Amino acid sequence: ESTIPVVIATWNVPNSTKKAWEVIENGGAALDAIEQGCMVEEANAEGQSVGIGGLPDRDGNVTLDACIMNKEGNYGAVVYLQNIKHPISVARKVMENTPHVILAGKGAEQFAYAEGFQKENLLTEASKKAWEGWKKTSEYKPIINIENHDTIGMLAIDKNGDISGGCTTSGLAYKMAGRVGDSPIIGSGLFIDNEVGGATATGLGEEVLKTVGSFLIVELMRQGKSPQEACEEAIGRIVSKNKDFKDFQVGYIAVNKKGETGYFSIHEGFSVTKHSEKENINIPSKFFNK
Ligand code: SD4
Repeated sequence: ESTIPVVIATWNVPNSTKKAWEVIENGGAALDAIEQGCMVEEANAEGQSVGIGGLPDRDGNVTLDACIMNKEGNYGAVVYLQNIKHPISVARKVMENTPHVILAGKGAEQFAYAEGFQKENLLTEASKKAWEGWKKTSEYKPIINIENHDTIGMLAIDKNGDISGGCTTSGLAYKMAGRVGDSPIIGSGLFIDNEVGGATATGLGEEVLKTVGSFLIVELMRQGKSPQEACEEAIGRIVSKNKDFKDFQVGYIAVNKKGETGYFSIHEGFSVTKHSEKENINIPSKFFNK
C-alpha cells in the first residue's frame, strides 16, 4: 500500500507521529514535521531512551546523539551532547547554520547555547534511581527491546512528495563514557535520498554502524527492491555476519518515493508507528528470529 503524505517512526510513539502529521497536513515541509515530531519524545521525561529522562552512561551522564537529513541531501548531527533537551533541533541548526555536518560534545553544547538553547538537567529522578540500581552489579549487556518505546527514528513524506528524516536518542543505557552510536551517523542510523527514499534504525548501534544499514537500505531500494525487501536484506546482512545475533536487537524502517513503507527486525518486539490519511497506528514488525 502506498500513501502520500506519510509519517513512519520506530517504536510506539503516536504522539510524535501525530505532531509530524499535523505539520504536514497544514502544508508544512517534511523537515519541519520531522523536527517537531521528534521533539515530542525528546520532551517526554518518561521515555528513558530519548532526550530528557534518557538513561545515563556508566558514570551517570546523559549524553545524546541526533541527526536530521533534508530533501536536498543535507545533513546535520550532534554526538555526545549533554544538558540540552532537543538534540534534533541542535542537529538542524548544525545543518543550516554551520559549514560542518557534525558537532560533538562540548563544542556542540557551546554551539547550542550560542543558538539560544537553554541548559537543563536531563537526569530525572527515575533514571538516576535506575542507574544507581544498575551500579550494584555494573553488568553491561544490551537488552533486547528494553521497553516498547526507544530511540526515535522518523521518516516523512510531505504533500509535495519530498522526503526528510531524523533520528534522536540517549543511546544505549550504561554505555561507556564517550560512546557514540549509529543514530547520529549518516548512512547508519539514518539516510535520505529524495529521489529514492529513506531509512532509519534502532537497536544495537554497533551492528548498524558496521553494516552501514540505512545507506544499504536506500541503495537496495534504488536497485528496485521494495522497502520491505530492503529492510529484510539489511537485517540479513547483520545476522549473517554476527553469530551472536540472538543476544541483540536491530530494527529498520524504510519508505520509498511512492510512499510504500517497510520494517523488519532481528527479534520479536519491535514495532512502528505509522500515520497516513487513514489512521495513526502502532504495528508490530515482522522479524527474522522465529
Ligand atoms: C544506539 N541505536 O545508540 C541506538 C540505541 C537504540 O533502541 O536504538 N535503542 O545504539
